[in-house]
Amino acid sequence: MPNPDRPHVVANPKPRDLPAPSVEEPVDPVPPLDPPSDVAAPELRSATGRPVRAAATTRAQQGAFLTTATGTRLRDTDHSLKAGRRGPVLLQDHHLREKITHFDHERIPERVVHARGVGAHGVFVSNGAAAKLSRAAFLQADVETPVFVRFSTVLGSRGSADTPRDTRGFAVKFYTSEGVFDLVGNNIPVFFIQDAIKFPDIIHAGKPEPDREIPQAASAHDTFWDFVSLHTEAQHHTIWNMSDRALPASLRTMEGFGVHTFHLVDEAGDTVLVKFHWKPAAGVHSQLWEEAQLTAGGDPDFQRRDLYDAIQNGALPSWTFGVQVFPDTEDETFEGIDLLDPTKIVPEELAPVQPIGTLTLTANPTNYFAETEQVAFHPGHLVPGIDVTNDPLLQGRLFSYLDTQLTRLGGPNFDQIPINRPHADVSDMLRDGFHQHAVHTGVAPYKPNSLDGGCPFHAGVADGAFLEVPSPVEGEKVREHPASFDDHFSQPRMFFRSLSPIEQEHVIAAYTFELSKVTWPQVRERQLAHLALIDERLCAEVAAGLGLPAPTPDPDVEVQDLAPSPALAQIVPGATYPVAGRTLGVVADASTRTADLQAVVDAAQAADLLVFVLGPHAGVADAADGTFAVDKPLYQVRSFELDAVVLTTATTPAADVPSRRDAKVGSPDHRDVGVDPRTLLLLSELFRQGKAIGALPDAAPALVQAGIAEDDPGVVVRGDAAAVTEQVLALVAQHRVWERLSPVG
Ligand code: HDE
Repeated sequence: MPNPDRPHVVANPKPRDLPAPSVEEPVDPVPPLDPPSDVAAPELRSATGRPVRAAATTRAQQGAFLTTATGTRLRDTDHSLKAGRRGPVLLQDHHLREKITHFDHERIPERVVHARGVGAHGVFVSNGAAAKLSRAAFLQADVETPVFVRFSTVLGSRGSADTPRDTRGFAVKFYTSEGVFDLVGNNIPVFFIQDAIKFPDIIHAGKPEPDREIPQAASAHDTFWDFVSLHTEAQHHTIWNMSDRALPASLRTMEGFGVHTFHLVDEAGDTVLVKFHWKPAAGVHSQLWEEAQLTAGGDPDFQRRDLYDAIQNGALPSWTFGVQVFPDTEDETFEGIDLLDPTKIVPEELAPVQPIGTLTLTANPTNYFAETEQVAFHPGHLVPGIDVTNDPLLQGRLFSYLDTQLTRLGGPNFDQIPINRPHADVSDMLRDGFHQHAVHTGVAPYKPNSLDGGCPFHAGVADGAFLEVPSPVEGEKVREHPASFDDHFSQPRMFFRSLSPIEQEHVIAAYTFELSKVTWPQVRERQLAHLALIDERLCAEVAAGLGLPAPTPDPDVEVQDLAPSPALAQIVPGATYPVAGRTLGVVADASTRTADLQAVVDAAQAADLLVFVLGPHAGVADAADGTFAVDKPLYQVRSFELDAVVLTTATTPAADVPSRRDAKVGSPDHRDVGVDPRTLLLLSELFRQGKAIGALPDAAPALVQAGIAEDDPGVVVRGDAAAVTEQVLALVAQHRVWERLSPVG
């Protein structure tokens, strides 16, 4: 316990938004908790848009006493009704049967793809720049629109790790005044296939193999590489997946893309073609492969937790929403790039991303199942002013997302689930069906009618009716694609050659690792032949890692040398990014002076970092002259949780320490004989991961014991606590100390 007469340092007072429980089970009934007002479910409405009950009654738990599902109060929920204390259970026990029956049916099918996800509420504020291009009400200047965002991995099951090498979903539901608009995008701007009819094929190939159901949430296996090496239009998405983009450091630090080209339509009905982009305020950052592997074991929920903690602690993640704009020409191409081909990007150097608003995530969900699991996105949820194009991938999606909810959410009324409910009036004339919640009034759910006064009426354009873009359509029915879809290698080459040298090394390592997991030599060789077309060095290095000869490029395949696009590189020399929301670990123990610890915490928190004090045990630990609250004990914390570390401990100079083996964890005086081995492990991992390391002068010998020299790049040992922290923060702003990682120059 902290002593009120001595200093006590607390860094991290707000881990979760829950009232503190008492030690004993409470005995007096109290009214149940309300959800926080900013995340309360929208009002329950009838299908005619009128509220049917007071908002407060949409709360799941309404009273102080436990009841059956039909409201009868219960005296006991711990014992079945039995014939005598030792007798058999009676069929008469309705509470038992109701409780078990409901439990038996708690699970719904997970999403067939994107099963693993995490959501958050937020707000989108338009800056009005798109108002001249689109009549959508939510894109007019300064309009604020509530949103719900769900991020996901693609291949893993609902319980899989957050950090596999995989594409991430980035789905945004805008609850606009004109109805729901869903932008169901990914963090990679291209897709594996050009036609929706191939979706079951790529997903069957990527999911765990059907005989053994392994590997979980990974592409490093035979069937994935068999498919992508045969189906060469997948090569562009595949090289993105082998890049750092597939290992986001945090959901807060990834870009999002609408992938397809969409139409924007203005008041006059004039159209442009656009591609949507989300640019994170925190910068685009990734984990290293070693970090991702450690994370999957150490904290498979890492990204879910990271998002929750950031929002909870006020480090609100935000993204700029932007569009690349193209003239809506008859051939639907721009600078020779077919805008209907979802395996192609348009480099930002050719069409800059123009900001049209800002998305900020402001609140965590109240209930995972009700919100994140039941949210149903659909690319066909459009509002006036935004329309689809003939991209054959998008066209197929327009069918799939409605269809899949029928199984997943159990029927056609999923739009009535609170998280899916529009904030605009609904008069849809859809009736009945499983889980119908609306109490529809009137007798005439058909049009035309006179019995309900002709209601509801058709809207005209002036009333905000949605009008499809009247693009002319003609042609013979064919199962073919345009010739412009045939170039599968020029953009993968452009992507690879646009990356920084470190990122290129990561791509080489990723292909080598993944293909080494492929058991069929034929599949490896087939993929190597494609790498030869993408880039000779890439192919040669992967081939060397696999112990195979590098093939020569197939002379019959024409690959263009497109100009590199610097915007595709994540690692830009000298670039700095906001540090708000990044994490700092501060190692403290009984040798720490509380003033030093407080100074480090204050300096980091002033820059809006999330600070975790790392101590020898949980709870309150002793400092040299007081106490401090431990956020993460050293036996629990791992390097992947931290962007940087500062040591505030005093250690015996290395020369005086007889042997590392003497530093036994848990021995009462282990700190007197050297550095806690867990600190040494943490330091060596953080060092390998290129993270900033700071040490107050008394702690510097610990670095030596960890094999780190004081003048190694990204190591700070000069100055007092505040000065060391400031220098560490400057390094965090670069994301990593790249000099330590760079294998080339
Ligand atoms: Fe999806 N996709 N998808 N997809 N997708 C689903 O819908 C589908 C595609 C994306 O957090 C499913 O409600 C087809 C591209 C995200 O709830 C399903 C095709 C892009 C999410 C479905 C694609 C995406 C999904 C499964 C090929 C990026 C998660 C559950 C034409 C632009 C949404 C569900 C969430 C989910 C079908 C391709 C993004 C089965 C047929 C391209 C982010 O309907």
